[in-house]
Amino acid sequence: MIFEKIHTVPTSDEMIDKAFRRAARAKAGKQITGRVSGRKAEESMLLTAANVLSDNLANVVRRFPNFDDLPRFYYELTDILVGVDDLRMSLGSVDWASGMIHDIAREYVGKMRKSRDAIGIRKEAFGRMASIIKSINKNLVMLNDARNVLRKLPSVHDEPTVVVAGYPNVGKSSFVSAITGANPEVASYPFTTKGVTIGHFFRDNDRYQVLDTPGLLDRPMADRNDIELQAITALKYLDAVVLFILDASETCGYEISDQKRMLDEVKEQFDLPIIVVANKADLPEFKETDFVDMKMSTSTGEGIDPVVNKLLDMIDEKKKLQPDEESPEPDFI
Ligand SMILES: Nc1nc2c(ncn2[C@@H]2O[C@H](COP(=O)(O)OP(=O)(O)OP(=O)(O)O)[C@@H](O)[C@H]2O)c(=O)[nH]1
Ligand SMILES: [Mg+2]
Repeated sequence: MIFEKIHTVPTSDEMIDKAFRRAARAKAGKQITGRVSGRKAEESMLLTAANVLSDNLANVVRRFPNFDDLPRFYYELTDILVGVDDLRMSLGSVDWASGMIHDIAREYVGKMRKSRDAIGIRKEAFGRMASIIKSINKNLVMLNDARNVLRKLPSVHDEPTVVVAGYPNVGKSSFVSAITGANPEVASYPFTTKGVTIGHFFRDNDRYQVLDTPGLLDRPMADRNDIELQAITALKYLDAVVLFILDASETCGYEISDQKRMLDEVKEQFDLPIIVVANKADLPEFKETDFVDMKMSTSTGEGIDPVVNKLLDMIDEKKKLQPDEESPEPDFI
């Protein structure tokens, strides 16, 4: 998973508790040896707390990906799901707090050295550190919520992809299994209850990805809410071609005219190469239709190979049109 590295983000209270507990242990350690003054023990307590806090804060920031380096598809999904601007702002606050903790530690170690009341100074420093950390609690909570959403995103690779679209029951999954062999991975996708199916196949040592998104591209656009529409739009940032499967036998329960209407919407929605393939050619109910490019039967296997070849041609053709595909320059920076 692309966002797997992001750990749970602690709340302010959890962070403060941990830091102050460690600090107390550090002080106890110093006192046991009995060789250090009370001031040294307080100083060690102060520095330990500051280090634990600034390390924790820095780790929070470090484990989030650099959004400018994300593939555009994930950047869009992140923006739809949690908001890239909000994320940047929260990470900025955490970074700011880390710097503040550092400054406070320096300032108060200096004060301690000039004072007879080391305990009082240390307590004051702890108070200031705690209030800095508390002031960013809403940011920490936001980051943890974002983390819980983002880590569920499937790992869709930045590689040549076939996106399979079509009404329910037309044979999308049958096609994906037929060409990818073994059981494809089914990953959750925050926008649909059905998740996405991600399969892979090889041709001439090149790997291709096949994506079935049941629940996303299987219904008229008018039935969608804004979030679903955006999730659909994000698919266009994949390096993909679209295979639209039509059930020309209508045994899926949807008339050809309805399926045609959705095809027109998909064409409108994506600026991606698309082929229309009529499936279930083995059935007596199969009807010849004028707007399809090819036909096949995922049951008998007839026609599948030519469809795959055609898809690979489309991918090659697309590559030729975008010669800098190897290192795409994201235009969102
Ligand atoms: N006769 C015949 N049946 C097929 C063919 N392809 C798929 N089916 C059948 O159609 C039904 C639906 O196939 P799926 O591959 O699950 O269809 P789907 O588009 O993935 O459906 P959803 O996941 O619900 O959107 C199954 O019962 C398949 O066995 C075909 O070429 N010929
Ligand atoms: Mg399916």
